[in-house]
Amino acid sequence: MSTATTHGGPQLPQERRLVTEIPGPRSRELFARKQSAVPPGIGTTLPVFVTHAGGGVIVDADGNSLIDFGSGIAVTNVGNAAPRVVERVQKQVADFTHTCFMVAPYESYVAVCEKLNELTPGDHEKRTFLVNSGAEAVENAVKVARHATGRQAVVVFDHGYHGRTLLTMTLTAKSMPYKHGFGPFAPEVYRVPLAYPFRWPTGPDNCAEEAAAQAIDMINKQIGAENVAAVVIEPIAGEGGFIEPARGFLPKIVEFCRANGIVFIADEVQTGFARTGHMFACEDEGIVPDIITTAKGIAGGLPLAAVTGRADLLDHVHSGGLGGTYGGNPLACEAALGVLETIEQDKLVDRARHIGEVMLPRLRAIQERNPIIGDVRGRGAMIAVELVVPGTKEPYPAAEIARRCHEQGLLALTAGTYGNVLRFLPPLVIPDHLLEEGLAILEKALNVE
Ligand code: PLZ
Repeated sequence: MSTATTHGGPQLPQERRLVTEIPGPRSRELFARKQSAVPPGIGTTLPVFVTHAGGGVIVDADGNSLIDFGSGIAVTNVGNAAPRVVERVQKQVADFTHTCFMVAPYESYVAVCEKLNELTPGDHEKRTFLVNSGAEAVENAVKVARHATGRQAVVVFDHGYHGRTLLTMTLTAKSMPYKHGFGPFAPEVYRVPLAYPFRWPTGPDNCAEEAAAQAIDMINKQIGAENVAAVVIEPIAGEGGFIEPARGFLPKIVEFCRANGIVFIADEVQTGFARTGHMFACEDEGIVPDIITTAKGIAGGLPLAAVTGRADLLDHVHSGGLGGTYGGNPLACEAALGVLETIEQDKLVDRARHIGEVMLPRLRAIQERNPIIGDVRGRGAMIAVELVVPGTKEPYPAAEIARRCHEQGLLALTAGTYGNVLRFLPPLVIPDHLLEEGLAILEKALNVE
């Protein structure tokens, strides 16, 4: 191990440092063990085994230090081993580790719920309850909406991703790898078009209006608005390729929901917690969801997720109708309180905006020079490029470019219904010089001819 410190966190040297090829010999050895102990269904984006991480870097078992443009899929927004998180979790683990909040409660759970009620969009009366994962939050939001409306149908969108459980994989749009072979799926789930500007058949200008009209028409004709319990949508489609719905689309869908007594559920699992340059992405168009689901960035990597929404909806469910053994585990709640303090005190919403201001112009300049980039998009520190075969809109595989980045010590993730999106989700605490270095590596990796 060539790191100077024995812990991760922001004190790790903020540098890219390659001392072996990627992956190195120690990682390759560990990967062989993984392959015989873990089924292939659990994939690997970058087969380096991590020993430390913090700030904008990940250090591997061979002593390489890689630039992190992934944040563990939008989770470590405050950075890995963030000091306020570490301090609170260390104290909590020594005090008590679990009682089950439904058996004997503790203050940190309530404090997290109070904070979420305050921070999420809208100043109406709200309630929050805690679960373990994004999928569990979405699934519970649907349970609440069905209970409160007495209706069954759920409407979701093209390119949507909501999880891997039976209900949430049904809500998810993409077959391979999420749904293929795992049917039959949950009933009463209907899919309508998303306003995807880059690929809208008549072009981006009328996209919001046309997509909303088509979606609403399908709901009215094929389901009947009076049968719809909830509409579930990501304010920016994450796994689907960082698709920002054309401006005006979301407000139209919200308006339709309000007029028809449909619960509007914003899935902010990937977009939440300062990621997009707002605390929540819905704020960008002034959307106030009836229910909002959060996870990932909420607790700096400890498993926690939340369902926050209108008090009248959440209070509708009978006592004992919601919950789970581990939901709102005390370690995860302390971590969440540390995350929220960090976002506020270190002004990470502003920091996310700054990251967007550094990345977007650089990426647009690369696009000018390299027609493999069909589209540059995103907000704050949730940025993507959509790759195409130059001169066409035919998808160009992003995995090949990601691999070239990995070899040079830049962890970049892919996404997209067509597998042709490179997405960038750096920790919000990444120093500017690593952002710049990462972008330079990316530019080279994109030169495929
Ligand atoms: N909703 C919007 O982005 C998780 C999935 C990684 P869990 N996205 C990363 C993978 O391949 O499994 C996600 C999301 C949105 C829900 C979820 C599900 O969150 O915490 O993974 O259950």
